[in-house]
Amino acid sequence: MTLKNSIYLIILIILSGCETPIPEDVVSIKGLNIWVDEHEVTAFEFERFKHQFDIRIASDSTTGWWYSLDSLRWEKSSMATHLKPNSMVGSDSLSPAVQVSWDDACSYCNALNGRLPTVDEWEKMTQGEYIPGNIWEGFFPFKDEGKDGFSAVSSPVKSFSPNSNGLYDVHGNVWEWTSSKDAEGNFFVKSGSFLSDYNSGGFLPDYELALSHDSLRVDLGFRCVYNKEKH
Ligand SMILES: [Ca+2]
Ligand SMILES: [Ca+2]
Repeated sequence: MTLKNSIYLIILIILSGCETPIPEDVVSIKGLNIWVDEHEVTAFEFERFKHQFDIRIASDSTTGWWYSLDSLRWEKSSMATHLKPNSMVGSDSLSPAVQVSWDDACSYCNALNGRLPTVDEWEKMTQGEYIPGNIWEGFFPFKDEGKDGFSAVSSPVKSFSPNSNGLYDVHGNVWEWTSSKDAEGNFFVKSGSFLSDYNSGGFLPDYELALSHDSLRVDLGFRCVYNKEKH
């Protein structure tokens, strides 16, 4: 984000102050003084944010990563964006936004008077329960049997049943950034993704993975939380 756009964003937040309504499609979490996006931020929502603030995001200038079924390897692509996650096939409006860095995810949430959840909040949001979602059914990286209806691709948000808090895709579909760091300064991601298989168990509640703030991946997105006292 440029200095000019940063100033514009700060002015907007100051002007909006406590009067800014929270976005639609949020749920209240029992025992936590926050609202949470009920689904992963979509490609459409992220594109609208990008144009509204006229910002450059990391995927405009940095190489993203996507998993190639032809080579059975992670491949780099400077053409991969949230609208074309693997650089060739576009996403539809309800696809989760991916190829989004931690910094850009923070900018999005801050623009809506929100922030990324902490790991502690995530665990309370998901309550340690496992709700089946879009995962890799088979032995990664060879074959996703796709019994859940989606083989080696993300699914439109809300394609699976929500958890008891009303949150969708908290297990699988795409990994989601948190604001909590590990000892090396990387940020924990939660949820697992459509590339997580039973062998890795990445979609299970207690799985730990932390990534560099500038990571861009075809299976990594986010959702925001909002403090109730600010609204
Ligand atoms: Ca699947
Ligand atoms: Ca997810």
